[in-house]
Amino acid sequence: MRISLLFQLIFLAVACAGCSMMSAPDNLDLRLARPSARGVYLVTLQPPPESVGVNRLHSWQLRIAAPDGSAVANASVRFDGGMPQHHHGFPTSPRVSADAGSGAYRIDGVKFSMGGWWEIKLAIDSSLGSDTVTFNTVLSDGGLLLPKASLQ
Ligand SMILES: [Cu+2]
Repeated sequence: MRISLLFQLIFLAVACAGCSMMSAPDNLDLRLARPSARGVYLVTLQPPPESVGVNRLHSWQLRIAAPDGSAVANASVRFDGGMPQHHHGFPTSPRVSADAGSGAYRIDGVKFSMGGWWEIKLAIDSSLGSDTVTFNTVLSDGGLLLPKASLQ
């Protein structure tokens, strides 16, 4: 009995250490330009020019195009996401607004409450159809990890 309790305590200690120190998977696809899930859109996400830290508000730029590269204006975009390893969302509710007619959008109110792997999920709606796209973002001590070949 005592031994099994001891093992449970050890297991709990190890599990907790694991959750606080869990690092992002090595093989995450960090591309900032990608097709949406069903291929309706080509979406390009551009991080803020300033360095991104924990608990600071920032704005991201977004471009939405059709598969042929032509700009998609007047899409409505819903922001969602969070940390898949921790099962929590963003601490704020970022809003996406369109630059009239250009296919350029702006995401305001983005904030990371901690370092690690964050998913940015966008649900896009326009006359072309509804689709979703997910970007992987990793915030480390030195800022955002960016893909090696940026904006391919
Ligand atoms: Cu977290």
